[in-house]
Order: sequence, then C-alpha cells, then structure tokens
Amino acid sequence: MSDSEKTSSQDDQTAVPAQAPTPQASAPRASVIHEGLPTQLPDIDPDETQDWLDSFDAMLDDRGRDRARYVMLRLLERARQHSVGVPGLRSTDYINTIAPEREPWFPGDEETERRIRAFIRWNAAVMVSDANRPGLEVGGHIATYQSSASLYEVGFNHFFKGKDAPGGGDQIYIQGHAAPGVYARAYLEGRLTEEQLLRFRQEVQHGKGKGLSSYPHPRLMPEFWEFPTVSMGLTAINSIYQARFNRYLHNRGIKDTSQQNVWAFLGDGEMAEPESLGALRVAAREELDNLTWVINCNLQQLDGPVTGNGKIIQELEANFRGAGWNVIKVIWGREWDDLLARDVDGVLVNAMNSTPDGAFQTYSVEDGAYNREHFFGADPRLRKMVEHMSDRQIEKLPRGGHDYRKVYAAFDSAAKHAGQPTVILAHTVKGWTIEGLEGKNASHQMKKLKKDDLKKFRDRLYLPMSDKEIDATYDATGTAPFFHPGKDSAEIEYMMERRHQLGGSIPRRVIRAKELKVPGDESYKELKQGSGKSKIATTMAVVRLLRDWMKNEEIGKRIVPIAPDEYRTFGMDSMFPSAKVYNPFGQRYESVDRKLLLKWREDVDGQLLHEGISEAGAMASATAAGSSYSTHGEVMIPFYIFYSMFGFQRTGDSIWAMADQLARGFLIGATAGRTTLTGEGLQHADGHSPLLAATNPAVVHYDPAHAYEVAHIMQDGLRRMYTSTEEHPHGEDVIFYMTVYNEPTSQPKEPEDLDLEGLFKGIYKFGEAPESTGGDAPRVQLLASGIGFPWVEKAQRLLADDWGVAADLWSVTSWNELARDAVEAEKWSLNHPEEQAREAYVTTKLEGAVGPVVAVSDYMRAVPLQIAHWVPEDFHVLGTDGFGFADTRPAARRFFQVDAESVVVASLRALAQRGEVKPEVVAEAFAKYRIDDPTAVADVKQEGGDA
Ligand SMILES: Cc1ncc(C[n+]2csc(CCOP(=O)(O)OP(=O)(O)O)c2C)c(N)n1
Ligand SMILES: [Mg+2]
Repeated sequence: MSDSEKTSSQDDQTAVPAQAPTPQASAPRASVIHEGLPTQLPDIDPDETQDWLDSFDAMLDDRGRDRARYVMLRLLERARQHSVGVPGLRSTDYINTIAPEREPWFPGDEETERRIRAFIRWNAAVMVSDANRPGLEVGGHIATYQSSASLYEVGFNHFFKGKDAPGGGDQIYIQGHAAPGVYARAYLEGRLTEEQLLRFRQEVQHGKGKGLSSYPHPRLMPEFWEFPTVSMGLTAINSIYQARFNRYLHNRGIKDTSQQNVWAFLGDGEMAEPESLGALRVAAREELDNLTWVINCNLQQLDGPVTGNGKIIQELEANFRGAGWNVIKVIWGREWDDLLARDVDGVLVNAMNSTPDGAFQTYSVEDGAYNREHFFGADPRLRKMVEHMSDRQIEKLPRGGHDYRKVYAAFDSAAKHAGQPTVILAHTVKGWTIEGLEGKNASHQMKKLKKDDLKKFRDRLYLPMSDKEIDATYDATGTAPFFHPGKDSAEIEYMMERRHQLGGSIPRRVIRAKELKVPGDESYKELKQGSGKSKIATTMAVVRLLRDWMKNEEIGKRIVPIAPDEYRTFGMDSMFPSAKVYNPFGQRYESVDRKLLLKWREDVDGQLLHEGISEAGAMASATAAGSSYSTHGEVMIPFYIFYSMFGFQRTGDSIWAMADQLARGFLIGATAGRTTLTGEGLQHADGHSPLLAATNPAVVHYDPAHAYEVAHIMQDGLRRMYTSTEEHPHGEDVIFYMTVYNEPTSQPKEPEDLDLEGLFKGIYKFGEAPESTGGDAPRVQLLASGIGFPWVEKAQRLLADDWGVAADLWSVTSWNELARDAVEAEKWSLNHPEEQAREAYVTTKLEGAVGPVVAVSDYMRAVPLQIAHWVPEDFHVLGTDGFGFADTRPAARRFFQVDAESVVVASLRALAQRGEVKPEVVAEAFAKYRIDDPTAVADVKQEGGDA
C-alpha cells in the first residue's frame, strides 16, 4: 500500500493526502472525512484557517479539553441551526436529548394520570399473577409492562388517535409482552370484564373466544388486537413498511393518510434481531415522519443484561443517527435536572457516559448508600454534588422513562418532527415499582406475586386497598383482588374523556371496507384457451393474468405488485413504463434507458412496490397491503412474487404473522420446483415450499399444472378473499400461495367438462388411458402436480407403447388441500360417533380407479405422502428428496428419478408387486431406460432454463 492510499483511507480529518491534485497548487486540501460530507475543497484563505486553528489550540492549552469539547459542540450546534452542512454526531452524551428549558407545557393532570397508571399497573400484575396460581400456571409477564407503563400511558392519554379520529386514527404496535397492561386499561375503560381478566391465557376452556390471548393476536381476538407483535423483530420491520404503505395509499390517491401516525413499541433486547434494524434506512430514505418508535430500554432482556459491558442506548443512538433517524433520548427523570445543571466540570456526565449498563442495572436494585458509594463516590466533586441529599433521595433518583413529563416532552417533540422518522430511546428499569422484580436478571420470568410483594407494591402505588382485602382474596384464591375505582370516579371519567377526544378506545380492529366487485369469467378467457402450438410457462400465465387484472376498472388500482428486485426475472419489466415503480419523490434523474420502450420509471403514484433485495421487506409490505381492508377500510390486493426458495423458507415467520394479522393476498412462488430452475443450484432449488406452506393454517396452496388451472385458482382466490358470503361476510381470512414454474410447456385448452370442484379441492381426473391399450391391460393411476404433469403424460405414452400398460392421469392441484380435507373428515367422524364416517375427498375421487397409484411432483416425497393414508389403493411416491444442484432439467430429473422413465419403472414395479406384470419386466425397463444414470440423458436438450 502506498503512503497516499494509507493516508486517504483514514478517518483522520486533518491528514493531507501526499499527492492531492489541486487546481491551485498552493492551496492545501483537507482529506475526506467520514459521514460523506464534501470537505475536499481548496482552502481559499489559509491564513484565516490558521487563525481559527491557533485559537482552538490556545483554548485547549488555557482551559483544557472539557472546555474545548464544549465549544466544539456548541459550534456544531450553531452550524446546524444555520443549515451549514456539517456532519452529524453519531452519539451524544448519556443525558436527555431535550433539555429541561425546552420541555413543553404539560397539558394533562399529572396526579390523576399517575393514579390511573397505578390502577393499570396493579391490575396488569395481578392478572398475570392470578394466571399463575397453583393448578393454573399458564404463564405471562409482569416486568415488561411495569417498565413501560409511563410510555404507554402518555400515548393513551395524549397522542394515540383512535379509529374515530379524523383521518382514521393511528396504528399502534404494542410490545407483545406488555399485553397485560393493555388489557388492564381496557378493563378500567369498561371494555373487558373482571371475568375476562381472570381468563387471561385460557382461550378455550371457558368457551372459545371467552378468554384473553397471551399476546396481541388479531386472529384470536379479531375485534381487539390489530397487529401481532410477539415474534421479536417483526414489529420493527412491519411498522416501517406500514408507515410506508400509508404513504403509498396517500400518494396513489386511494386514501388520505396524512393524519395517521404509526407507533411501535419495542424492546432493547429485541433490537438484536436482524429484522429490527435491517430496514431503518427505508424509513429514513422515504422520510417517514409518520413513524415513531419507542424503545423501552430497560437494559435487560430475558436472561439478563442486553449489553452489560456496553451501553445499549448509546449503541442504538449511533445506529439510528447513522441511518438518518431523529433520535430522542429520555435517560433521566426530573430529579436529576438540578444535579446536571450544577455539573460545571462535566464529572457527572462523564460518570453517566462511562458507567456500563450492567452497573446501572445493579444501581437500580441497590440502596442509596450503595449508589452514593459506587456511582457518586469515584470523584470527590461528584460526591460533593450529592452531599445535601439523603440516601433515600439518591435511591429515588429516577430514570427518564419513568418520568411522565420527560416522556411527554419526547412524544410531543416526536409528533412535531418533520422529514425523518423518530426513535425515542427511553431508559427504564425492568419490573419498576415491584420490589421483588425490579432490575433482577430473572425478572422477565417472574410471574407470581406473594402476599408481601403485593402489599409493598400497593404501598408504592398508593393504592387504596387494605391489607385485609388483600389477605382475604389471597387466602381464598391464591391471588389479589383487581382494583377499579368505579365508573363514575374522577380517574375513569378523565381517561374516558381523553380517549373520547382522541377518537375512541384502542386497540380496536374494525372492518369498514366496501366489498369488491371482482372480474367475471370474461377476464380469464384467454388463459383457458390454451397456448396452441407455442409453449408458455405457468409463471408467464400468472403474469399475463395479473396484467389483465391491473387493467380492470374495479380492482386494477387495488392490486399491489410486490417484488424484491425480481420483476425482470418474472418477465414483469414490461410493467415499468405503465404501472411504474413507487417512489415518494418521483424520478429526479433521467433514466439510462429512457429512450427504450420498456424503460425504468419511478413515480409518486407508481403502483409497483420494488423492495430492493429484501424478502423481509416484501413480506412486511404484503402484510400491510393485505390487512388494509381493516387497517384503512380500503381493500388492497397484495401480489407478491418471489423466488419460491426465498419465500416460506426465508420469511416463514413473517407469513405466520401475516396470517395472525388476518391479512389476505397472493403469494406467488415463482421459479418453483427442485429440478425446474436449472443452473441455479442447491440454494435456489425449491423442493419443499408446499410442505412449509402446509404448516401455516391460513395458507391455501396450489401447484397448478396448466394455464387454465392458474386462471381458475386466481379467480377463486379473488372470490374467496375479497367477496362476501354468508359464512364470511368480509371475505375469508386466507392467503393464496401458488407455485409456478419457468419451464415453457404446451398449455392444453380447458376441457369442456372440467371438474371444477375437483380442481379447487385438489384433484381431478385429467384423462383416461389411450384406448389402444385394450380393456384388459394392467392399469395404473398416475397422479402429478405442477411441472410434474408432463412427466406423467409422457409416462402414459411409454407405458402404453412399450409395455402395454394402461395409465389414467390425474391432475393434483393441491396435495395440501387434499390432506387438510382428509384430516377434517377424520375429525368430523371422531366427533360424530353415531353417524356414518365422512370420507376424505381424495378417497371418494380415487375409489373405483383400477390399479396401484403412482404420484410424482417436483417436490420431496413428503408433499404427496400427506395424502397416503387416504389413498384407497397401493400408493407409490416419487420425489426430489435431497439437495438440489445445477444441471439441465433432464439430468436433474433422472438424478432424482422423477422423470417419465422413472415413473414408468415405478409403475411397472407397483404392478409387479400385485402380480399384474412379471417381475422381469421391471428389470427390463430399468435396463432400457437406465434410470439410475443421469449420464444417459447427457445430450437431451431443454429450453428456457434460466430464471
Ligand atoms: C423471535 C423471538 N425469539 C425469542 C422470543 C422469546 N422472548 C420473549 S421476550 C424476550 C426478551 C425480550 O427482551 P426485550 O426486547 O429487551 O424486552 P423487555 O421485556 O425487556 O422490554 C425473548 C427472548 C420471542 N418472543 N421471539
Ligand atoms: Mg429489555
């Protein structure tokens, strides 16, 4: 490495590159500093610059580093005030961002709000403790809500807009483990009864829907919860994309969302999930000032400290500032203000800056004397600063997240901030106000409060409840009584009035969307006609239909195409010029391909969501769009198309959360199959996504073989999800997953007498064996799905021509749906012992079909094997178990033994086992086709192999 490279790659602001090519030979140049601001400018007045540097040096000599640092910071602040483009700081001192003199006037009644908070704290803790009485012990969490009560209550009393607020209200994501606090508030508001609180985490034993779900689960409490939040990290990313989707709706003229804000409550431990911080720049880039995160920094997670040796708040601050967010730290309560004002030497701030989180956690549980000794004891000036305070006063010095006014100031500032998303980093103590829990490493898992804990807790909250009352209830039930001050009390009136002003109670989930008028049969005609002499892949069929949908007057604008940087892969680049890629700032440059017909176009009202390379982001968009019918009262139809390998496998948990959120939409696993996407190899070759899809009860999976099947499935998807029936007045809460392929195949015309019921339920007979085989030929039933269908078609010919065997063909559109139906039938039969057992649909369909049944698909055997138990005859399955690799399709199919020749040998073997053909025939076929040898297909050509 040359010296000049060394120098120029340093962060050092003063280093001068050895050979800086300057326009004016005499002018020295500063090197580039980090954070991307241009400083590589010629110095137009070196003498003046030197004067400034000399005075800085003089100040440093005379007044020391602290003073020099102070003046530098003030200069930076002044420069920013005047919009001089200086680089931002990545971290600030470990103090409140909002100085006391800049705190706003507090518009509420602080004492009444304190009492409300105390009631909620009490009921939240008692409810969890109660759920853990002997013999019930269903778990729950006390400590999380106790650390964040003030954060929520400031929001509830002053900021969160309910559904009836002008503009439709806010979206609020509540930290999953804080759910008891939200139930406790709903109880005070009269939305939940005491009986319901007593049924926390008992969702079926008192009757379905009579209990309260463990965490926010819209699927389980669809009129209460809106956003499922308990899987750490998903709240973070989903809230960003929700805020972005709000803007998308607005910019596309679908709904005015300008008055709506997204609030997300998160844990400091949760920030370690990649999904938590992974999308920060999306929020910054799109200037989502409709988004506020509140991170409850209690410095603890489940097992213990988040970063005992470090400082999580400082770490997060640097991350967020670096990503372009507005950061508001709420570190200390008001009792520290006076101390900080007297900290002229910076010793207190220095102690705050240098104390690791692990030590702060210890200070939170130790008494005043310990804190005096250890925190203030290190420096005589610090010690002196608290001389006038009693140990008790020192012990009571609170964290900012528990100071209602400080929290209010942070929320107020966040709400007014423009041009950036805001994160509030609130310093709290886990289990705050409950002595037995506070700050303990194990607090997250402490679920039970003893009599003594309860009494101390009551005292701390100043709750008007006698020892006698507590003792009596505890002795009778093993827990404490709930507290309600009465409907007409000042506190309840106050909180109800606040909620009334802010648009009603929250959380609340409502469906106000108008029903869609979905396109009729006409729109699907083209695909049902088949492809004639040409070949098309099912992925193409899907895209063609999508294009038609987008032109449809009723539903066109409601479709939200989503792709993680793969539109070209799926042949959708033709949509760029017309539908356009959504960008809230439009396109501020001339596109490189602007002269081409298929040019790249970004626009404010662009319809295509282009997520960059983020499947997690794409899923978050699909979730926001798919639940818009309830969140916004505007039905939107997400159409998320992806490499099937990077769907369920990569983002399965997000799809699970999407299902919990009762979101609907189309997920399209394009380039599906283990052997169909040739060349891409092991990590692209999807041989199992249907199996993963089967694990999600909301997901309806189809693996269509033919374009007309695609058409019917998409049409039925719209019908089921977006139209009203008696059973599902607002549409069904399902997600359609379709696996489609990139291999061009001849698409047959839709048969005249198509068995539509069979197609939707998962299996229908496609065709009989050719008559040439004769009536008494041995017979097999060949079942195939998706791209496996052409293999059984060819096998049918080979069996007839080479071996005189008759094969009937069945198109299996969904192994998953057949298996689900069978399980449902069993369940029904178990529950109706007096009635004739219900038969699985697949059994009914295959009954009377002659001969063994051989199934094949481009997936692992476990996919078709799901139906094995209900197939009335011998069942043999071929599949693609194992890792994929790169090669041609014929080679891959021969390797996995799923091609036509393999189907033939498997069929003959199945017949031989029943004595219907001679065993030698199997060996003969095996030798003829060499199905164990992929080199036998070395020269077989393929077409359209790439993605
Ligand atoms: C994806 C995921 N992994 C693990 C958990 C289990 N879990 C629940 S809470 C928790 C700790 C949370 O700590 P933090 O985010 O700091 O929240 P706090 O309760 O301290 O506010 C863990 C690990 C989970 N819910 N989700
Ligand atoms: Mg925590």
